[in-house]
Amino acid sequence: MKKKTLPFDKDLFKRSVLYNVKTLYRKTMEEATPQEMYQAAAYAIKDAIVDHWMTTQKAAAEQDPKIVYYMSMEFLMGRAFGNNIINLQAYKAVKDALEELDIDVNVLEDQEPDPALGNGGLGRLAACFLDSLSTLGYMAYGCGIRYKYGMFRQKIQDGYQVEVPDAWLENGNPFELRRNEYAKEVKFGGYVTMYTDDMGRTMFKQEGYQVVKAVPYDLPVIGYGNGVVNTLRIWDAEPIQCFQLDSFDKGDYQKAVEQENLASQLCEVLYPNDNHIAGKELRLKQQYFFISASVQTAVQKYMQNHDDLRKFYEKAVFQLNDTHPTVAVAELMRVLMDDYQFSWDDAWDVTTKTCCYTNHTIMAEALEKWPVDLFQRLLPRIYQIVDEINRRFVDQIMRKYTGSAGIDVQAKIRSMAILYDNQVKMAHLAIVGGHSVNGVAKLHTEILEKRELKDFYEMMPEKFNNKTNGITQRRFLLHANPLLAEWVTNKIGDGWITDLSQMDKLKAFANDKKAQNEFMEIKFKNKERLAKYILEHNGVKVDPKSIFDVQVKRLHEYKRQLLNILQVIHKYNDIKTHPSKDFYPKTYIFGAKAAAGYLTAKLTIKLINSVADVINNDPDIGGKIKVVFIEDYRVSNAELIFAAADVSEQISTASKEASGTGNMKMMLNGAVTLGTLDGANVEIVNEVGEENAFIFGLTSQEVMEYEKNGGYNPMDIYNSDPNVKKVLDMLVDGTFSEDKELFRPLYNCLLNTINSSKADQYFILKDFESYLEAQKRISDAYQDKKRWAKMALLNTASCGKFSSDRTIKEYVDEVWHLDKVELQ
Ligand code: NBY
Repeated sequence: MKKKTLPFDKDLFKRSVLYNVKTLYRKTMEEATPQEMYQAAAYAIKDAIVDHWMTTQKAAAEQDPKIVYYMSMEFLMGRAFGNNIINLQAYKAVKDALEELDIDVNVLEDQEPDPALGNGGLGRLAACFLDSLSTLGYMAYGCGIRYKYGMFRQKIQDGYQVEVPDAWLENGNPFELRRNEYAKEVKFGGYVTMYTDDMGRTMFKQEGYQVVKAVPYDLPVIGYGNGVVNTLRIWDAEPIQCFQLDSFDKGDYQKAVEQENLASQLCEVLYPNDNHIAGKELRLKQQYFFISASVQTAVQKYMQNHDDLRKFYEKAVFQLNDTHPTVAVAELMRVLMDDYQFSWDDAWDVTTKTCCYTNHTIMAEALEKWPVDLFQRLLPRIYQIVDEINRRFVDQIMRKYTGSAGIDVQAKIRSMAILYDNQVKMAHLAIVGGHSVNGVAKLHTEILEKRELKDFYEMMPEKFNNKTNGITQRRFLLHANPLLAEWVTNKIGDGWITDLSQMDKLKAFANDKKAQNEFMEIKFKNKERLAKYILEHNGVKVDPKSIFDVQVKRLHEYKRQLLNILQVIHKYNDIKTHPSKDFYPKTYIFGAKAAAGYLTAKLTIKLINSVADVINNDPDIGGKIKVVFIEDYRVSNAELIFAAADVSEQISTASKEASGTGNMKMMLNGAVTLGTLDGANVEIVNEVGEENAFIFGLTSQEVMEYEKNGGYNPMDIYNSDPNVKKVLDMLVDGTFSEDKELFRPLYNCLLNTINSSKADQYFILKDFESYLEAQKRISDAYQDKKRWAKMALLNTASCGKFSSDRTIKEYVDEVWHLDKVELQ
């Protein structure tokens, strides 16, 4: 599509801000609070967006391109204001206009709460994908849930994580539109009856159900500089009718109250687990709620301008973001058969050609399984359909394998059936009910094919494909790091904003001393910016000249924050015992939320904070190392953190991290990866070269080999490596807590003396020495200023592959086959 600069009327914007302050709050600018000014400015921006939004939708209605419905329980959008004006190419105009009104654009941006409708990588990926879809000019709907409370806000009290509700909608959301006219009904419970229709066909109907009204709220997703505006449609639940007491008999009254309760609970809160299933009934209700509403919408939209629903898949594709939206398979079958009288075979043909599934994890505890009785009680008609899908699939397995030499048909059924052991296996439903299954990095897809989903891969290899994740450079460089963005543009032009592969041109400057100095000078300024944030938020003074070594991501045992903090403890010991040895100062920066019920993760947070307390206040250390735990890690402070990172810690146990995307965001901003050969790290090292990254630890092959053989015995390492012994003993000798037993559970995770096969499941001690050695290589490399500058610069220069624009292009070319919409 042609790139065009959008006209942005600065004077109109200014007048609109003043007008909004007056009409929204009955105030003048002098009287308005910063929050009120933010709202006024955001509404003024929305005015500008709406014109583009309408133009896009009109063009789409005329051109009738195929649409992708990206179905996801999570969209971790982050703040919209700054990103919207960047993508409107109006950042400077807005900044200037606000200045003329005596308002600082940064202060204004800080008034916006982070819409945190996601946990971590999976939710943020969905947000990056929407940004890329609009920027590339494809028609897309994000389909999700409008949680009243998003990801909890994290407070650190006495070193412990405390969860505080995130009332992000408290002041309203100026960018959203409530679309009551598109409301849908969603039915739960009851029972299924059979009847014969006029044409003598056997039909099914759900009766005696509870019903809630699904009301969509639309949020604009603006493409960069092309005028395309797509829609993130998130659903809220409302009771279906205001009941009047006198018109209800006792049963109706009960039901009305129940329906109202259901509606008020449904969208109350996001489950704060990542890579772990809570298995709660309400969660399944949430899933069916937003899926039913979204599927009904997609079918109705299609039927507005087409008459043959058997060709639905030519105009619509459903991408299921992990298994959470997988009931879409059965819901589409239901709508086609029950509402449009399709035969089973016709409905199945359309459904499998419409649905695609992305897998984001191989962690066993993250595989979604629902108890049959719960599933059946909540979704009786959907269960019937799943049962029939399963029956036919098991039949297919038997037909394929019965009589094949050396194949145990029962074992195949055990490993692939959708219904087994009284459970509904959502991943199996997603694989069978769609035509594409993808992993999110090369290694991850390989592990799916060779191990986790081996039987499926053997039976239907054509469905499997890889789509290595990516990130949007618009948010994570252009917005997050304006200094570096400007520098890059000065060097190679601004083409990188929509074509990140152009970063390659920066390689010409890798040995250029002036460029190196400029690059590191910018990094230094970003470190100062973060140091200021840390001082304001943590009360800790950190030295921007020290190495900023950063690990920010969800807290999970497999991500091994514990390995990192144990290494810090070792370093602390080392400095204490060799006070005159030369140490290059380092600041270890952590940021992580733990799922509210995940005790080991929460205790790890406490340990990091306790270690920080001891080290930061030890006069012997004299500031050589500092440890900082940044409270409430989220998209908005991530932007500051990535820009300031020297070292990007990506140290998951090899084979466990499906891809990672923080690794890409830090690479983009010129941080050097310290990591295992896991997830997308493998591809990062491939792009930047081994000499420009610090790799350590077991390979995924080695880890899987150990796992096959029942693990290893960490006691051997404890007994033979005095460094390890000392560090572990300090967890339980009172160094970091008056209560010596406080950290015992962490100690026991590493050295389970009762059951050694359960000890150190994430190979922390096994990788410890190799990790220390990699840390040492980093300190040495950093002291060679030229070498480091070259490495850092080459990381930015080599990140072209990791744009979500590239990922989306691959989905479009290989899976979705969308057409671009052309704006006049
Ligand atoms: O998805 C992450 C992966 O861990 C990471 O490696 C990958 O880069 C990223 C994008 O593909 N997975 C993730 O973030 N998962 C979740 O947040 C999540 C949330 C909820 C549930 C499961 C996983 N759940 O079942 O409730």
